[in-house]
Amino acid sequence: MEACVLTAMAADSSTNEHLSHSKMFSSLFRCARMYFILYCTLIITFLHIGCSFSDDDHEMEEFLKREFSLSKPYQAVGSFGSSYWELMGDAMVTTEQVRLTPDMQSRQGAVWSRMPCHLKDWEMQVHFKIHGQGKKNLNGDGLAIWYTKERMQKGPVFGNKDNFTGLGVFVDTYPNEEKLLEAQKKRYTPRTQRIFPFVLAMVGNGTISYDHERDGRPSELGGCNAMVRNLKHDTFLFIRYVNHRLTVMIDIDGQHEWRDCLDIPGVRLPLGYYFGASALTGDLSDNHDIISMKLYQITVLSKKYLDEEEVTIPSVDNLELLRLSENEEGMSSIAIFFTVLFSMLGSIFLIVIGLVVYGQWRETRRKRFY
Ligand SMILES: *[C@@H]1O[C@H](CO)[C@@H](O)[C@H](O)[C@H]1NC(C)=O
Ligand SMILES: *[C@@H]1O[C@H](CO)[C@@H](O)[C@H](O)[C@H]1NC(C)=O
Ligand SMILES: [Ca+2]
Repeated sequence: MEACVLTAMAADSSTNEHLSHSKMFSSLFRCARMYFILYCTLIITFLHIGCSFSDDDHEMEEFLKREFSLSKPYQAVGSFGSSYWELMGDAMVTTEQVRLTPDMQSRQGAVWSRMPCHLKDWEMQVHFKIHGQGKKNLNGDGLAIWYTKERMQKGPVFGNKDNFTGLGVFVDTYPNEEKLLEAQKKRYTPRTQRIFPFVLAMVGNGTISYDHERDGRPSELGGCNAMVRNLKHDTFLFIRYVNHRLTVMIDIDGQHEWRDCLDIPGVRLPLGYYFGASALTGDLSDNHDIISMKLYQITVLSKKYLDEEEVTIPSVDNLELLRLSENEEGMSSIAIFFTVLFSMLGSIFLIVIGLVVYGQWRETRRKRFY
């Protein structure tokens, strides 16, 4: 930058007439280019730092834990035998899937692990399928994946009890709030409107109610849209909980690539909760199928746990801040990146214009002295 200023000054102070305008422009151009390169270097450095952080995260080992996994053939699932999983409500096992609900009105079903899970860090990969006769937005209501203190309790939250204790990740296929507003001839601003189906995560502590009429908006930790209905290819949901960081990703485009959905640090979940999946239909319906749930134990090789306090009540650090930043800006990191980029480019442009104008002003003033 100093070199740049010097160039500009040199261009300026060489008062002799040898310096033509074109030369001046080229030096200014060089200057702008230098700013740009400097800026790019800065960005690359930042990206690099980001990468080495996530590299740390990737120094992990995964082990499939059969006792917490559900996959074909679903041997003895739901029977009183030795199975690790138990069925509830309208859920049914076939050779191809565990169908939580059929495409019929007012059904609810669930499948729950029988054993509490005492793993500290884990990753759940859910292969699921939501399909039915209903046209878009004439289907419902969705399914949920659970890690909760309670198990096998029917209720309104995608077939599970309300005021649950633990983590719920929902694939909500019906936009209750949007439909209600539509009926009242009101609308969300495009910024806050959500596109359904919508994947949403919530942490409950036993006293927080899921607001079904508002699709869980008041208690959401974050989420993303996910066009998952009636697809030919396989659809997956990925929930990772490592070092108190909750990451949800989806693979729904048939590309075998995980897409980020949400990523939140400071999520505190107690040990010894149960995994489960549930689904609910109301006036509108869908088949909600679980093809597999695979739980991997994660061993972080470069462990850097800050605190080892035992968690007894689920909670999320800085929840107010999280909400605030979500509501106030609603900006993705990409949007922020481009905003910064364009404001930098904008200021470079202004500097260049300023220098040109200043140069011309000097020139005319000088001419006046002749
Ligand atoms: C549960 O969370 C709510 C909202 O964050 C909070 O007001 C309440 O005190 C919490 N309850 C317990 C038992 O921690
Ligand atoms: C859930 O908690 C809220 C507030 O604590 C309470 O008003 C409501 O009755 C509870 N619902 C159930 C089903 O326990
Ligand atoms: Ca809904």
